[in-house]
Order: sequence, then C-alpha cells, then structure tokens
Amino acid sequence: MTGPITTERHDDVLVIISNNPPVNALGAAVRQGLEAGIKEGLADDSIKAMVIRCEGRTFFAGADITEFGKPFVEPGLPAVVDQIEASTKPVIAAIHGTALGGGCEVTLGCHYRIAVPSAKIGTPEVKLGLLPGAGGTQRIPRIAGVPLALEMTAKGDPISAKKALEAGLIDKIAGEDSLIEDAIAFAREKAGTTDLPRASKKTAQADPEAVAAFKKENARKFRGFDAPAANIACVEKASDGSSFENGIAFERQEFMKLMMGTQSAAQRHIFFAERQAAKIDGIASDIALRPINKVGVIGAGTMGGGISMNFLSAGIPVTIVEMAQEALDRGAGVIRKNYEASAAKGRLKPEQVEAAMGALTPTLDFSALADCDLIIEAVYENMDVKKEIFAKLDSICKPGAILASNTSYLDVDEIATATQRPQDVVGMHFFSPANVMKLLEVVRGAKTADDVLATVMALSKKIKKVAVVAGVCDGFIGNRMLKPRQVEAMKLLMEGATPEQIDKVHVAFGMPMGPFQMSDLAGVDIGWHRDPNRIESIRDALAAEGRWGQKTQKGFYDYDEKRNPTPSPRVAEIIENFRSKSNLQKREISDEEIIEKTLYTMVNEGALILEEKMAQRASDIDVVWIYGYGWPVYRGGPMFWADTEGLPKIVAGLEKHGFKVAELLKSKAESGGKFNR
Ligand code: 3H9
Repeated sequence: MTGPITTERHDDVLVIISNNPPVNALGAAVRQGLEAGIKEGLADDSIKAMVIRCEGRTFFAGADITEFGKPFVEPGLPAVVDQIEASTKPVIAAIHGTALGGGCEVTLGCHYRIAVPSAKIGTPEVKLGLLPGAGGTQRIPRIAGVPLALEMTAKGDPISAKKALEAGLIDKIAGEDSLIEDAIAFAREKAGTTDLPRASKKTAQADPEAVAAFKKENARKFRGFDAPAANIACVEKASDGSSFENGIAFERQEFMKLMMGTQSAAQRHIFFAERQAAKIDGIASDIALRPINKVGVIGAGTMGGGISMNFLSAGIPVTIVEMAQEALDRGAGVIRKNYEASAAKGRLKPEQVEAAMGALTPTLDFSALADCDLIIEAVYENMDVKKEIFAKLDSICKPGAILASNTSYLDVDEIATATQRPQDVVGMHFFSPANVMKLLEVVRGAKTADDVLATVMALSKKIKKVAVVAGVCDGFIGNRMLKPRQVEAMKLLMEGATPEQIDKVHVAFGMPMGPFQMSDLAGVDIGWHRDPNRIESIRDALAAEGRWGQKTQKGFYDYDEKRNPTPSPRVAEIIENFRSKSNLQKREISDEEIIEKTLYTMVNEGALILEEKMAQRASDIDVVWIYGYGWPVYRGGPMFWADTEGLPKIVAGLEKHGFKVAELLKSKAESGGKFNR
C-alpha cells in the first residue's frame, strides 16, 4: 500500500498504520487507506483481528478541515466508520495523543478501544461551528449516555483516558510506552469474538431533565452560536427511540446545515488564523531562540501581577520588583489570592499553588533583575517614567536579556532609545486581566532583532497566549481600532442615541458588552485625573461627578450592589446639557446607523493598519479582536465579518456618513477582493 496508510502483520493481527503528519487528519488518502486496510484484513483468513494506530504525535485529530468546502472525494468518513463497525473481525483503536472529532468517531466505529493514560478523547467540532458528522452524535450517547454526550459534543472539551474508561468510551488503558504491544495483545484476546460490540446496535436512554438542565446551565455560553443547539438536538435524537439510521440521517442534515452556514466558515477561519498568527513573515521558522528560564516583572499592580502569573503557572520563575514594600506585599498577596481562588474551584491542587508561589521572588531591589532572561515593565503609561526604567535596565540586565514593555499605546521605538540595545527591546501588550485574557500583542520595534521577536512569540505559546505581531503605532492593532468605535459612539450620544441603545446593538451583534458598559467596567475616569478641572466631554462631566463606572456604582449606568446596571436619568441630563450647548438637534438613530458608524469605522481602521503594515495580515486583526475584546467568534473577527457583509456595502455605508474610506478597502471593494481569502 502506498500513501499515508500502511499495514503491518503481526502473525494473526493486522496493524493498520496512519502516517499523515502533523496531526493525522483524516483526509481523502487516509480514508481510502483505512478502507483498503480493513478490506485487506477481512480478505485474509490468517488475520483474526485488526488494530488501527497512528504514527507521530497523535491519533487522528479529526477530519481534514482544509478539505471543507472543496469537492468531495470518496469515501466519506461516515462510510469508513460504518465499514469498520461492520467488520466481522474485531477492530481495535490504539489511541495516543488526541483522538478528536472524526478521529474519535473512528474509534467509536471500532469494536474496542485501548489508550495510553495521557491520551485525550473528544469531539471539538462545535468549536468549528459544526457537530460530529460521522456518527459521533449517535454513537457517543449510545455508549456513554446522554449527559456526557451533551458535554462532549455541545461544549467540545476533550476528556481524559481515565474518564473515557469510566464512561465506556475506551475499554482498556495501555502502558504509556507500550501501546502497540498492548493493543496487539488486546486484539489477540478478542480474536474469534462473534458477538462484537457495535455502538450502533446499542440504545441510549432519553434524559429530558439532563437536556433541560444542560441548556439552562450553558445558555450564556451558547448565546448567538448555532452549533451547540444542533449538537444537543442530535444527541436528543439518538435517545428518543428513533432508529440508528434515522439518527444518522438527522445528524447529516444538521451537519450540512452548519457546514453551509457563515458561522462555521467564521469559526474555521479563526482556527487557521490563530495558527497563522504565530508565524512571522520574513523570519525562518527554525531561527535559534534565546533561552528564557527566568523572568523579571517591574510593577506589582494589577497588570504586573497578572503578567507574573502567566509565567509562574508555566513553571518559569519570576522576580517581581516594586518601589515600596506595601505595594509589593499587596501585589504578591493578590497573586496568592487568585491562585487560592482557582484551587478552591478545583482548578489547581494546593501543591500547585505553593509551587507557583515558591517560584515568585518579590523584591524592592532592581538589581535582582540582573540574571533575568526577559524583563517586562508594567508600570503606568508615562513615556518619561518608562524611559527612566529602560535606562536603568540597560545598566543592570545581562547582555542578551530581552527588555519588554507592556505599554498599550506608547512608542516602543522611543522607549528603546533609552537603552544602548534597541535590538533587545520589544513590546508585550497583555490584556487585562492578564492572567485570563488570551491575547498578547507583540510589538515589533524598528530595531527589534528577529530572534527577540521569535523568542517572544514562541514563549507566548508556552504561557498559553495567542500572540499577534503588531507594528509601532498609537494603540497598536486592538486599541487603535477601538478608538474610532468609542469616538463614534460618543458622537451618537450627542445626536440622540442613548448608551443603552448603543450597547444593546453591540450585545445583539454578539459582543460581550457595548462601548459604554466597557467604559464603566474599565473606569470612566481613565485619563481624567491628569486634569480633573477639565470638563470638555460627556465623559469628563461624568468623571467630575464621581461617576467612574462600576467601581463607584455609577458611570454611564447606575449600579446596584450586585452590579446590575439601570439607565441613569442623571446621565441623560448630562448628555442633554452637552447637546444643547453644542446646538445639536436630537434625532432618531437607527440600529443600522450604529453598526455603520461604530463597526464599519473599525473595519476602515483595520484596512489602514494593513496599508501601513502594522499587522502582518487581515486574519491577525481578527485574532486580536476575538481574543482581546470578545468579538463573537461566529462572526470571525472584524475583517472576516466585513468580507461576509460584502466590502462594497461597507464602503457605501462609510461614504453615506462622510467617512474617508481607506484606499485598501476601496480597492478591494472595487475589484471584488476580500481581506481574507
Ligand atoms: C471533524 O472531524 C468533522 C467530523 O466530525 C465529520 C466529518 C464528516 N485538519 O494546532 P496545532 C494543522 S472536524 C487540518 O498547531 P498542536 C494546523 O492547522 C475536525 N489541519 O498543533 C497546524 O498547521 P500548521 C475536528 C489540521 O499540537 C498543524 O496541524 N477536530 C487539523 O498545538 C498543527 O496544529 C478538531 O477540531 C485538522 N483537523 O495541537 C481538532 N488539526 O502547522 C483540531 C490541526 O500549518 N486540531 N491541523 O499551522 C487541534 O485541536 C489541534 O491541532 C491538536 C494539536 C490538539 C490536534
């Protein structure tokens, strides 16, 4: 046999081996090979059982997503899974790494499953806006029951081998290093079995209460998404007394609906966009990286503390420096409290809390940073202060240490001028709360060395961040695009919209919150304290009255003790005052106008960012907005969304309101192009 599938005889056991790097995706050649492998095993009388296993780092990680949307090549995965299940000789799945999606479904077609202890099994299709479309929604509930099937399909998180064993999704745990031998021995044990267990022949018990509870519990998480409900419906179908064939027909119908929809296209776009973001144009992927074994953080405030936790959690020791003992103690105390809260929720073991805290060295002594490989400055946004710190770092830090600033908008090149080593300076813009938010904007200065950039990008994966390279410009990618949105939202207030109306439009769009809810959360007073006598805007007026947002229980909204917002009559008055002072007439503002002014302008700014090469690619901008600002993943990020809406429509909307349209956006709209291919 040629291609990614080969077979190997071990006396009476035929081992069917997939070798399709990097993740053994079930592309056409793999499916054809599997089909042929099973036929070979069945045709040979000396073969009594078969084992399916994979080479490389993982068992099949699912269907080949790159094939989606392309012409279909026989055989389909459902047919291959059915063929395996129908085999009259036992077929055993030997699982290592992650058996995901179609890979999990292949195992469910097998009569028996054996896995190493570190293996994970799951159906993450929902995260691609899909459902397991090769029988998974029908076989999982039949083997493991409705509640687990709901968890696995509609939420998509994989389960451990141990949990899979308990649930019957695997039959045996192999030795971590003896999977092949153990699987062959297991196959031999099962050779000759005539009544082979077949998942399709089992029945699943209906569990309407579990379904109702699951829907209620996850309503918030599933808001706006099509795929979770489709997964749930399929699992219900598997347990409502329908035949397996009818269940499969229903699964296929729902799968195709999702596959043709815009949500899955958006979610698949983000899957690849996230991986693409890790790649740096013009830098070889095998460039030698600088070792990062110890990290220094300057500033033990909210940002510094959160940043430190990322490294501590990844097992990298952190030295955290502050100016005053009290601030240092408070910062270290908050870190401990956060870890203990995670432990209380069962997410960490007490010994993990102690291990993380044991790797933290709080100090007032700047010179303790001398042996750090990476130092991240996380003090407040003031150029002079930052330059002073970088000059100090230049004199203390060892040669080759990477000097990073967590600035969210300041000029990294100017910061670098404070040192004699601008090639070692880079921006690392974490998002708050820095221990939770997945996005990291890595800011490439004019002189940042290639290996510095590559090291920081690789490190970000280690600390479980999704990193995007940004150029030096005001606000980089994310905050730069946020600005027109905020500016236009404020103008709309002046013209007659209310904060509630604007926020509602954004929430209905799928954002976790609207611009004014976000201001209240972040603090209406940000930037105002520098000049508290200034009352030039609605925002200033709110800040001057102590309406600083959620922290003072009033901002653009009034809040009760539980932080529930209600529209504020006082805010309406303040807006009215400003409106009359500006001689503006209040008018009706449509939801469509809100979208055009607040979201189309973001797309326009995104186009400028691309024109200026401040982002490497449009999909990077999408990643920033998904992971940094909660843009709904089912809309694929602002640039993907613009493509879906149609660029001529975006241009027309911008021109209607007199905005200057970015050249790139205009030319793409005229030529029928798109930001993302
Ligand atoms: C499905 O199965 C549908 C069926 O139910 C129904 C069919 C009818 N296809 O993530 P990594 C690439 S839907 C194609 O960096 P890791 C990935 O783009 C599928 N390519 O590695 C990257 O390429 P590059 C359900 C894929 O070690 C490279 O492999 N399954 C696929 O951090 C390495 O990936 C899933 O949703 C794929 N299925 O993580 C699982 N998967 O090097 C999706 C990966 O060019 N995959 N690639 O950038 C994953 O979750 C992770 O890749 C995995 C490994 C955990 C496996």
